[in-house]
Amino acid sequence: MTNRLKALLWDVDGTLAETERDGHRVAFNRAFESLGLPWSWDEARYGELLAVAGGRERLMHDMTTRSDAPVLAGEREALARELHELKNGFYAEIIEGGQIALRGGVLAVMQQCRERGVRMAIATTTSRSNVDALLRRHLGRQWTEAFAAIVCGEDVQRKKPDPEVYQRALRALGVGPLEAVAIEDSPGGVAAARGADVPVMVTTSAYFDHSTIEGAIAIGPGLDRREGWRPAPRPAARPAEPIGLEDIEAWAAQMDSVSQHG
Ligand code: XBP
Ligand code: MG
Repeated sequence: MTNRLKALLWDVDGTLAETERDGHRVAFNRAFESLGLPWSWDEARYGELLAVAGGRERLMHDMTTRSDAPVLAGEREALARELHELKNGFYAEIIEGGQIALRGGVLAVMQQCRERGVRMAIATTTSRSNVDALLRRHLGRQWTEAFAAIVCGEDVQRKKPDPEVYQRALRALGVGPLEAVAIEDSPGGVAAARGADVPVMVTTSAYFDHSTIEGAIAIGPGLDRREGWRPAPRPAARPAEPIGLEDIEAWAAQMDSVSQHG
């Protein structure tokens, strides 16, 4: 049994928005093109590469599989850094163009958090500039005011699945792990939250729909629908009611262990 919910910790990519396939992937390909590299990641290859957390780390990993990548480690690192910076610029352009929406139900849960004094944090592997682009576009220029802690890729020594991002977020919020719930979409994100003892619920995303996920308190298709969740949420007070804080609190109190096998 957890204490009353004091904080909700949001993952970004895949959880707040489906940013990977039509956002980061497309931006990486534009970065390759802008440097005249004959590289391109199709949807399937990018899905494989998502096993590596962090865009720059993903690039470094992909280069180990290419015969046309620089041979010297220092040159590889410099190229990955340059490409990653270019990618983040193209990503911001895509977001500013309005091509990536927030996932359904996200804004409603954020609004409930504000109304009920449940503090929110961002706990992500993504670069701060990418979070800024996404949330500025969807929450407005003052978006940071909605979050009591914002922990991004640059703020940690070790990215997810390491629990560091969640440990830092808890410390910044001043709450214990059982006073919080994390919302994630990927096996790595779930592992990171669990490693910090934070109960974690999963809204499955395009790339991780069929992945193996273990030890969540709930798994479902999205916050905007009650069908398809395990455990089932409490009976809805009105038809078509989305998932809300009461459901999240109930799952946290139940502390079930739900898995999905890929
Ligand atoms: C997200 C990621 C990130 C993004 C790109 O993981 O792995 O690498 O793909 O971000 P999570 P950067 O949703 O678990 O936080 O290019 O800024 O690293
Ligand atoms: Mg994610």
